[in-house]
Amino acid sequence: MQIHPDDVLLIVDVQNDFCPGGALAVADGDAVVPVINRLSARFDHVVLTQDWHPPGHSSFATSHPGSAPFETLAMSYGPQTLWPDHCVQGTEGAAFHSKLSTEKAELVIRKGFRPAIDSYSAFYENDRTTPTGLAGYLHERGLGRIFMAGLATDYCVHYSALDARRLGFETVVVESGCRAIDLAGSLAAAREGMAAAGVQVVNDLD
Ligand code: VGL
Ligand code: ZN
Repeated sequence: MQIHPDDVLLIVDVQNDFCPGGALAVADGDAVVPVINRLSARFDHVVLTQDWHPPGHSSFATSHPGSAPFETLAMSYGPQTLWPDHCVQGTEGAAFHSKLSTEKAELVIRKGFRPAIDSYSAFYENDRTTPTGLAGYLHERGLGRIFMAGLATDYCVHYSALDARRLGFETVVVESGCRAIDLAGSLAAAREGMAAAGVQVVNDLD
Protein backbone atom coordinates (compact mmCIF):
# COMPACT_ATOMS: atom_id res chain seq x y z
CA MET A 1 0.00 0.00 0.00
CA GLN A 2 1.32 3.42 -1.00
CA ILE A 3 1.88 5.80 1.96
CA HIS A 4 1.05 9.46 1.26
CA PRO A 5 2.48 12.61 2.87
CA ASP A 6 -0.83 13.37 4.62
CA ASP A 7 -1.24 9.87 6.07
CA VAL A 8 -0.74 9.45 9.80
CA LEU A 9 0.31 6.45 11.86
CA LEU A 10 -1.57 6.25 15.17
CA ILE A 11 0.33 4.07 17.64
CA VAL A 12 -2.03 2.95 20.38
CA ASP A 13 -0.95 2.32 23.98
CA VAL A 14 2.39 0.53 23.51
CA GLN A 15 3.04 0.80 27.25
CA ASN A 16 4.77 -1.47 29.75
CA ASP A 17 1.56 -2.48 31.53
CA PHE A 18 0.20 -3.98 28.29
CA CYS A 19 3.40 -5.93 27.65
CA PRO A 20 4.52 -9.23 29.24
CA GLY A 21 5.24 -8.62 32.93
CA GLY A 22 2.83 -5.65 33.04
CA ALA A 23 -0.32 -5.22 35.10
CA LEU A 24 -2.68 -5.85 32.16
CA ALA A 25 -0.34 -7.84 29.96
CA VAL A 26 -1.49 -8.64 26.46
CA ALA A 27 -0.06 -11.98 25.28
CA ASP A 28 2.96 -11.30 23.08
CA GLY A 29 2.28 -7.55 23.39
CA ASP A 30 5.91 -6.55 23.06
CA ALA A 31 6.10 -8.30 19.68
CA VAL A 32 4.44 -5.24 18.16
CA VAL A 33 7.41 -3.00 18.96
CA PRO A 34 9.77 -3.91 16.08
CA VAL A 35 6.83 -4.06 13.65
CA ILE A 36 5.63 -0.59 14.68
CA ASN A 37 9.15 0.86 14.59
CA ARG A 38 9.43 -0.34 11.01
CA LEU A 39 6.05 1.20 10.16
CA SER A 40 6.91 4.53 11.83
CA ALA A 41 9.93 4.98 9.61
CA ARG A 42 7.62 5.06 6.58
CA PHE A 43 5.26 7.80 7.78
CA ASP A 44 5.72 11.57 7.75
CA HIS A 45 3.34 11.90 10.71
CA VAL A 46 3.18 9.78 13.84
CA VAL A 47 0.80 10.20 16.79
CA LEU A 48 0.98 8.15 20.00
CA THR A 49 -1.73 7.42 22.53
CA GLN A 50 -0.97 6.76 26.17
CA ASP A 51 -3.45 5.22 28.61
CA TRP A 52 -3.05 7.53 31.63
CA HIS A 53 -5.21 6.82 34.67
CA PRO A 54 -5.19 8.55 38.04
CA PRO A 55 -4.82 6.23 41.06
CA GLY A 56 -8.23 4.81 42.03
CA HIS A 57 -9.63 5.21 38.50
CA SER A 58 -13.25 4.05 38.10
CA SER A 59 -12.23 1.40 35.51
CA PHE A 60 -10.14 -0.40 38.15
CA ALA A 61 -11.82 -3.36 39.87
CA THR A 62 -10.11 -2.27 43.10
CA SER A 63 -12.28 0.88 43.06
CA HIS A 64 -15.44 -1.26 43.36
CA PRO A 65 -15.46 -3.44 46.48
CA GLY A 66 -16.79 -6.91 45.75
CA SER A 67 -15.85 -6.70 42.06
CA ALA A 68 -13.10 -8.58 40.29
CA PRO A 69 -11.04 -7.71 37.22
CA PHE A 70 -12.68 -8.53 33.86
CA GLU A 71 -16.21 -8.31 35.27
CA THR A 72 -18.62 -5.83 33.69
CA LEU A 73 -20.20 -3.04 35.72
CA ALA A 74 -23.01 -0.68 34.70
CA MET A 75 -21.74 2.90 34.68
CA SER A 76 -23.77 6.04 33.95
CA TYR A 77 -22.41 5.96 30.38
CA GLY A 78 -23.00 2.24 29.79
CA PRO A 79 -21.37 -1.11 30.58
CA GLN A 80 -17.73 -0.91 31.61
CA THR A 81 -15.27 -3.80 31.86
CA LEU A 82 -13.29 -3.62 35.09
CA TRP A 83 -9.52 -3.95 34.81
CA PRO A 84 -6.61 -4.61 37.10
CA ASP A 85 -4.98 -1.31 38.15
CA HIS A 86 -2.87 -0.33 35.15
CA CYS A 87 -1.19 2.63 33.45
CA VAL A 88 -1.28 4.78 36.56
CA GLN A 89 -0.01 8.27 35.77
CA GLY A 90 3.72 8.64 36.23
CA THR A 91 4.44 4.96 36.91
CA GLU A 92 6.81 2.71 35.00
CA GLY A 93 3.79 0.70 33.86
CA ALA A 94 2.38 3.76 32.12
CA ALA A 95 5.66 4.48 30.32
CA PHE A 96 6.05 3.56 26.66
CA HIS A 97 7.93 0.32 26.00
CA SER A 98 11.61 1.25 26.17
CA LYS A 99 12.30 -0.07 22.66
CA LEU A 100 9.45 1.83 21.02
CA SER A 101 10.73 4.63 18.77
CA THR A 102 8.87 7.67 20.04
CA GLU A 103 11.14 10.44 18.72
CA LYS A 104 9.11 10.94 15.59
CA ALA A 105 5.79 11.43 17.37
CA GLU A 106 4.31 14.87 16.75
CA LEU A 107 1.58 14.43 19.35
CA VAL A 108 0.91 12.24 22.37
CA ILE A 109 -2.77 11.90 23.24
CA ARG A 110 -3.29 10.87 26.84
CA LYS A 111 -6.61 9.26 27.68
CA GLY A 112 -8.49 7.85 30.64
CA PHE A 113 -7.35 10.66 32.94
CA ARG A 114 -10.84 11.63 34.10
CA PRO A 115 -11.53 9.65 37.29
CA ALA A 116 -15.17 8.81 36.52
CA ILE A 117 -14.90 7.67 32.91
CA ASP A 118 -12.73 5.31 30.92
CA SER A 119 -11.46 6.03 27.44
CA TYR A 120 -10.59 3.27 24.99
CA SER A 121 -10.74 5.33 21.82
CA ALA A 122 -8.13 7.89 20.85
CA PHE A 123 -11.03 10.17 19.78
CA TYR A 124 -13.76 9.91 22.43
CA GLU A 125 -14.10 8.72 25.99
CA ASN A 126 -16.35 5.73 26.66
CA ASP A 127 -19.49 7.91 26.69
CA ARG A 128 -18.66 8.20 22.93
CA THR A 129 -19.23 11.99 23.13
CA THR A 130 -16.42 13.59 25.20
CA PRO A 131 -13.69 14.35 22.64
CA THR A 132 -9.95 14.01 23.20
CA GLY A 133 -9.18 16.70 20.62
CA LEU A 134 -7.51 14.32 18.17
CA ALA A 135 -10.09 14.81 15.41
CA GLY A 136 -9.66 18.58 15.56
CA TYR A 137 -5.89 18.22 15.49
CA LEU A 138 -5.94 15.97 12.43
CA HIS A 139 -8.46 18.18 10.62
CA GLU A 140 -6.59 21.37 11.35
CA ARG A 141 -3.33 19.85 10.13
CA GLY A 142 -4.95 18.41 7.02
CA LEU A 143 -4.00 14.85 7.90
CA GLY A 144 -6.32 12.41 6.24
CA ARG A 145 -5.91 8.69 6.19
CA ILE A 146 -5.18 7.03 9.52
CA PHE A 147 -3.17 3.84 9.89
CA MET A 148 -3.37 2.20 13.30
CA ALA A 149 -1.37 -0.34 15.26
CA GLY A 150 -0.79 -1.12 18.92
CA LEU A 151 -2.50 -2.58 21.97
CA ALA A 152 -5.01 -3.93 22.32
CA THR A 153 -6.61 -4.86 18.97
CA ASP A 154 -10.02 -5.54 20.52
CA TYR A 155 -10.19 -2.54 22.85
CA CYS A 156 -8.29 0.66 22.19
CA VAL A 157 -7.40 -0.05 18.56
CA HIS A 158 -10.93 -1.29 17.81
CA TYR A 159 -12.73 1.69 19.39
CA SER A 160 -10.30 4.16 17.84
CA ALA A 161 -10.89 2.63 14.41
CA LEU A 162 -14.69 2.75 14.77
CA ASP A 163 -14.59 6.39 15.86
CA ALA A 164 -12.21 7.28 13.04
CA ARG A 165 -14.72 5.86 10.55
CA ARG A 166 -17.61 7.61 12.30
CA LEU A 167 -15.65 10.86 11.84
CA GLY A 168 -15.18 10.10 8.15
CA PHE A 169 -11.47 9.20 8.13
CA GLU A 170 -10.20 6.47 5.85
CA THR A 171 -8.88 3.94 8.36
CA VAL A 172 -6.43 1.07 8.02
CA VAL A 173 -5.57 -1.28 10.90
CA VAL A 174 -2.26 -3.12 10.50
CA GLU A 175 -2.80 -6.38 12.37
CA SER A 176 0.81 -7.55 12.50
CA GLY A 177 1.43 -4.47 14.65
CA CYS A 178 -1.43 -5.32 17.05
CA ARG A 179 -2.13 -7.89 19.75
CA ALA A 180 -5.45 -8.60 21.51
CA ILE A 181 -6.71 -9.12 25.06
CA ASP A 182 -9.48 -11.38 23.65
CA LEU A 183 -12.00 -11.56 26.49
CA ALA A 184 -15.03 -13.76 25.68
CA GLY A 185 -14.71 -13.52 21.92
CA SER A 186 -13.88 -9.82 21.88
CA LEU A 187 -11.29 -10.18 19.12
CA ALA A 188 -13.70 -11.84 16.69
CA ALA A 189 -16.37 -9.26 17.56
CA ALA A 190 -13.90 -6.42 17.03
CA ARG A 191 -12.88 -7.79 13.62
CA GLU A 192 -16.53 -8.05 12.57
CA GLY A 193 -17.36 -4.59 13.88
CA MET A 194 -14.40 -3.01 12.14
CA ALA A 195 -15.19 -4.71 8.82
CA ALA A 196 -18.83 -3.60 9.06
CA ALA A 197 -17.74 -0.01 9.73
CA GLY A 198 -15.52 0.05 6.65
CA VAL A 199 -12.19 -0.21 8.46
CA GLN A 200 -9.61 -1.81 6.21
CA VAL A 201 -7.83 -4.51 8.19
CA VAL A 202 -4.57 -5.63 6.61
CA ASN A 203 -1.88 -7.95 7.91
CA ASP A 204 1.00 -5.75 6.89
CA LEU A 205 1.93 -2.92 4.54
CA ASP A 206 3.98 -4.17 1.64
C1 VGL B 1 -6.87 -0.77 27.12
C2 VGL B 1 -8.17 -1.88 28.61
C3 VGL B 1 -8.04 -0.84 29.53
C4 VGL B 1 -6.22 -0.77 25.76
C5 VGL B 1 -6.73 0.29 27.99
O1 VGL B 1 -5.24 -0.01 25.55
O2 VGL B 1 -6.69 -1.51 24.88
N1 VGL B 1 -7.61 -1.82 27.43
N2 VGL B 1 -7.31 0.24 29.20
ZN1 ZN C 1 -6.92 1.69 30.71
